[in-house]
Amino acid sequence: MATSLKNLNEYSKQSFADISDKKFGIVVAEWHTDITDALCAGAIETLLQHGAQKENIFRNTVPGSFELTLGAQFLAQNEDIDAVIALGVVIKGDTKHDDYINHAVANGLTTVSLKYNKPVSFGLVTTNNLEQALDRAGGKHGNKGIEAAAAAIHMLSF
Ligand code: RBF
Repeated sequence: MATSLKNLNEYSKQSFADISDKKFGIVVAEWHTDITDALCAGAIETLLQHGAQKENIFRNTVPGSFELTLGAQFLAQNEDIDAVIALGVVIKGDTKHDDYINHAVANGLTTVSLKYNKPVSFGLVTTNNLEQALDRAGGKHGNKGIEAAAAAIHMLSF
């Protein structure tokens, strides 16, 4: 995928299935909203570009990235939702909070995905500083929201 080519957002679209009738749940963390809004915009634009219907995209917010797991579970347990996309930004600080949150979210989203047998994309940007986060939300390293949406579509095509 994109990252292996060191060229973010250039993913293969060849194997993507028709998603015109698929429903997507997006859960967005409200910390660093300027960045998470950009991730969400990238994700929605990607879904639309690939044929998803606007009315089939459901965006919900959670207070912070730690809550992404439960937000994803609320969406995944809904039988109408085909795939979930979780978006957040965790920036390193003076303490190890980032480690705890990042691991919890990675494990949590994996659990939700396997429990409900649905794609749950990990769109959590985990960086050392704000600049690195901006670089990954529409900056020089692309937009991780686009990649998260592409991953969800790819997995629906599995
Ligand atoms: N949430 C984020 O989405 N990004 C962060 O960078 C972030 N930093 C946090 C730092 C600390 C020290 C704490 C306690 C929480 C932070 N949170 C962050 C919020 C966290 O994900 C969660 O919403 C709250 O801890 C409430 O459960």
